[in-house]
Amino acid sequence: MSETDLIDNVIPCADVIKRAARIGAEIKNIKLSGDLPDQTIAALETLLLEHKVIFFRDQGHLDDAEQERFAACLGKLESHPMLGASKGTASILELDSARGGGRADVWHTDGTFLNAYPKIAVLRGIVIPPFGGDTVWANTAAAYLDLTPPLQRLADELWAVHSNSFDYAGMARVREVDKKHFDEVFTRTIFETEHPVVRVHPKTGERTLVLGCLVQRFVDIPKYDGQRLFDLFQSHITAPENTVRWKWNAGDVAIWDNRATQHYAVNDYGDLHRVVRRATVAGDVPVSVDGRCSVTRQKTATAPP
Ligand SMILES: O=C(O)CCC(=O)C(=O)O
Ligand SMILES: [Fe+2]
Repeated sequence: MSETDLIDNVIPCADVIKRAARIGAEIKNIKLSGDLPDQTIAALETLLLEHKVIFFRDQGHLDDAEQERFAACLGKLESHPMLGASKGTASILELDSARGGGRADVWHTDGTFLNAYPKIAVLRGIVIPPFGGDTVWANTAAAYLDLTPPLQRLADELWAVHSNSFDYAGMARVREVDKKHFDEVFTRTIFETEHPVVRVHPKTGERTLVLGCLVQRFVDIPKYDGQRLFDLFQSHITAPENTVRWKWNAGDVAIWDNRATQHYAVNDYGDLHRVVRRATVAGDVPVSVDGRCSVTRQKTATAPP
């Protein structure tokens, strides 16, 4: 039986609605829970690998515990190294627009300051403003394929240093509350990790670009040249045609393959309230096209404020 038949027996084709050509599909008629049969989980994993981000409407029955029970079917849960987890949960990270660090309005792959950064995230809409607050995902495998062979070869050879201590204050729209959170919480411990710019996806074998806002510099490339290389590769990732945009309702769930995507939470709802909660599944250490693994070079514990 082919993989397509296997999925079709569990999740009919008609229930999988593509939301953009290159990335993103909505899956209908599934009630997510920790009790889904193994074959449904396997079908969802296959759909995730194909579409990179999958969306589910009307999951208002989930609470934090059930969100985590479901996410645990996809792998081992882990909490954020600096931000921890909500009380009573293993991994739930709440992003509340009213609080510091609550607006992820930068292009990023989660946690790339670590070598084994998360592989999957399960995000649930809790409070959604009447307008704005969409999230956009980009396909980093398709972006690699957009490069011509000489640029692919260049990317294959490059390595970049990612750190949680990036130039946050230099970003757009930084509020005082975000800056304080960044200085006092997000960079309480500073990690520096060298990743290949191209990793081989452990499940699909695809080559994906590993970049985003946590990149500080490229290894053995001067800062000036590095900025131009970053802009070149990153622009292929975030090209609108390479993305999908989700308009949230409360109770929606989005699941993304963090090894093959970047995302951006659009900060266009002013002072309105927006809350989402994320369960995070642990990942493995990236491997370059020539078989070398990412490495964390520095981990500095800074004094508590
Ligand atoms: O607020 C969002 O839509 C996305 C937040 C985010 O970056 C994350 O949950 O990893
Ligand atoms: Fe994120």
